[in-house]
Amino acid sequence: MASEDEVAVFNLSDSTLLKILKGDITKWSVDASSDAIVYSANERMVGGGGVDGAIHRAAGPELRAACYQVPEVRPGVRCPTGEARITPGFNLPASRVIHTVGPIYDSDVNPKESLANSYKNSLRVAKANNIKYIAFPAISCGSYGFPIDEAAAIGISTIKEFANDFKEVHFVLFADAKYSVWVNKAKELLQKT
Ligand code: AR6
Repeated sequence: MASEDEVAVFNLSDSTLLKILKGDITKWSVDASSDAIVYSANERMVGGGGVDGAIHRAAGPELRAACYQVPEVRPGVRCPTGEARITPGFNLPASRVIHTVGPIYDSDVNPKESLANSYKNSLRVAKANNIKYIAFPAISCGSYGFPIDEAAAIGISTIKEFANDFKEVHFVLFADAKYSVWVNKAKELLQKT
């Protein structure tokens, strides 16, 4: 999905790679028997703009129907901020979709903790479903307003805690500026291959 110069590869552990790619996460798949893409939904899981809209357009209407099947934990809330839910990917190349809700930076009581929880709970759900390859976008870094540099540090350091549970963890970043921030942060925090 991306040419070689748009991929940066790091060691998360002896057995797990972190890849940072520039591109469209809706096109991502590594191994359709064990892969999943994560995206930032809203608590109602009713679709929205940004990466949410792109994923629903690519997955088709069955994804919306699957979201409506997720039980509400309280009126209007299927996935509270910081939690994650899993569904099939339907028409997406990736086999599964993990729906997480990142914090709204300006209104969350503890946005850093909530963002770390989004990553942790996405990885926990993935592990419980035998996912070996997982891709994240820059959760909360669009309309939810999280500062990119801080978000990259939280994303990379949180996935490091789960390194041995996956074969590869990818970040798929849409914009050049975010790709560079993520690569520079990974250079600070991880070993390049
Ligand atoms: N592939 C990869 N990254 C993408 C793509 C794509 N196809 N499209 C957008 N991005 P946002 P949030 C990037 O606003 O801030 C929705 O309406 C984008 O450039 O999608 O978590 C939900 O329903 C940005 O860096 O998500 C929620 O209400 C990143 O994805 C709310 O937005 C996240 O931007 C969630 O806000």
